[in-house]
Amino acid sequence: MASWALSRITNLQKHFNPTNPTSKGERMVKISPEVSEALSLGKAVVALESTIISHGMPYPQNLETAKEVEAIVRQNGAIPATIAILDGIPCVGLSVEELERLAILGRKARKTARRDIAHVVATGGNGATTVSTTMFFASMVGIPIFVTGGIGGVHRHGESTMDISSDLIELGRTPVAVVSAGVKSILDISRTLEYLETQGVCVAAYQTSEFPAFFTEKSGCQAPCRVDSPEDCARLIDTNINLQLKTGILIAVPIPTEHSASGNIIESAIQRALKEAREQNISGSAETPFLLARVNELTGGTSLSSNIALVKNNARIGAQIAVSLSQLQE
Ligand code: PSU
Ligand code: MN
Repeated sequence: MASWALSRITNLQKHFNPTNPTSKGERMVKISPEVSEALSLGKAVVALESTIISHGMPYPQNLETAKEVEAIVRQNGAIPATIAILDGIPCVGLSVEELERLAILGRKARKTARRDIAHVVATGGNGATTVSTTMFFASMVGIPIFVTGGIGGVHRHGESTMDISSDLIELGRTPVAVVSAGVKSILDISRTLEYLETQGVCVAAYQTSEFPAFFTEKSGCQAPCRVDSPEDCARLIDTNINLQLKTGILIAVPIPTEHSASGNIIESAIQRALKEAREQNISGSAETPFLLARVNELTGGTSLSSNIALVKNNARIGAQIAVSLSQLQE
């Protein structure tokens, strides 16, 4: 094999060989046989997070959605790797029983951002991984693409509370491409984009020039870059890897048009939920789950069905990107 081709693979896999992990950290991670085989063969793999299952949606819709999202990834030619910490073991690729366990645990699973990883593992706990933690483990095992619904960001009034999601810092230091529907308007979208710029993160909107706001296609903020196909995304990711920029990429896919109509109803529910969160002094890592659940109650489930629809759409596009990337790297 030509040396340039070898270095490409080395860059992507980050020296990780699932059948022969070298570092102590790599040996602490359990990779499912299916994901392990796919990684060894250079097949397309898509990482999926688990906080969306435990804290982002109620049971049983969380379990149904998690299974459907995995099925969509498969239908589009990639292998899903849902990531979670079970009994203190970071797992990459969950069995149906493990997915069920996590969905039933719900909020009893610890919402695990990067700062919590060592404690959850050291104490043998059950951790649902947020975007930052899922990126950390995806990168460790050499999965370059990760699909979710929405990422964390700079909270409103973040300039005084300093509540800035560790997802943004992780995007600044971990070379994984995250496919999401942008950032929710429960957050300060323009400051989130400013912060991502500071962190050196490439932000690309998919088939649009405007950065999407999760429940709505538009946020009023221009996206720094635009991509129009899975191939465009794959070239972007491949270039990011080859240049060893070592930063993540955020690919923002707008919610499908047929589900965005409810955006305005959802927006007014968000305003009310934000007011309630301030009145009840809810802050820190409890804020996002509170707002999501309250918005869902206030919209009579409309926000949940929009959320499910956009995650499935992201799964389809993310899997197509993963397939295109694996072809590029053959
Ligand atoms: N946004 C959503 N749904 C979610 C989350 C964010 O629309 O489930 C979860 C993700 O796991 C994300 C985390 O990484 O919340 C961010 O939490 P915080 O704002 O506490 O950093
Ligand atoms: Mn926070």
